[in-house]
Amino acid sequence: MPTLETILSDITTLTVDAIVNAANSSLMGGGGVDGAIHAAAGSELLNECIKIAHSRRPNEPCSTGDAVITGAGKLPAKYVIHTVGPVWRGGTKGEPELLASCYRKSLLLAQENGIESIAFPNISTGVYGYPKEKAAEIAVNTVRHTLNEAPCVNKVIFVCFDHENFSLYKSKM
Ligand code: AR6
Repeated sequence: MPTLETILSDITTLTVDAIVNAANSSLMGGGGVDGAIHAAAGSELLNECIKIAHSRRPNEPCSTGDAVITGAGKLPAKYVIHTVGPVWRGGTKGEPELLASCYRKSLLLAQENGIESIAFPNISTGVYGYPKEKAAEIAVNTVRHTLNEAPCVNKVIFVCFDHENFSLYKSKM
C-alpha cells in the first residue's frame, strides 16, 4: 500500500523523486511556490520550461488542469511536475474538476516516468484563491482514487506551508 503523509515544510527542500509546482499556463514562473521552486532550481529549470512552451500552443503552453514534467535543476528532487490549478471563481466554472485533474494528471505523469515518491503543494490555495478546505478534500480524494492507476508511486506527501492547511490535511488523512 502506498503511504500518504502530510507535512509542514518548504517543498523546495525535499529529497523526493518529484515535486509538483503550482504553475501558471505560461510555465514561465511566477510568485508563491512557483517562484520559490524556480529560485531554488536555477536557470536550468526555466530553460526547460521555455523549450516546452515553444513546442506547445504559443498563447497557453499548459492549460488549466494539465501537467508537464521537467528535470529539477539544482533542487534535491529529480523532477518537477508543473501543473496549472484553476483560479477560484465561485465554484461553478468547473473549478473542482480542474483541480482534481491537476492531481490526477500529475500522478499519471509520475507513473509514466517511473516516479516512486512525489510531493504536492496545496495547489490553487494561494494567489488563485481556492477555499482551502474544499481544495484539501479534492486533493486527498483524487490522490486516493488515482493511486491504483499509478502503481509505481509508493509515497505521496502533501506539503503544507501554513498551519491552516496543515490541520485541514491532518483531519482528512
Ligand atoms: N513550499 C510549499 N508550499 C508553498 C511554498 C513553498 N516554498 N510557497 C508557497 N506555498 P500559490 P496558486 C503554498 O500562490 O494559488 C504563482 O504566481 C502557499 O502557501 O503558490 O496555485 C503561479 O505562477 C499555498 O498554500 O499557487 C501562478 O500564477 C500554495 O503553495 C499562481 O501563483 C499555493 O499557493 C498559482 O496560484
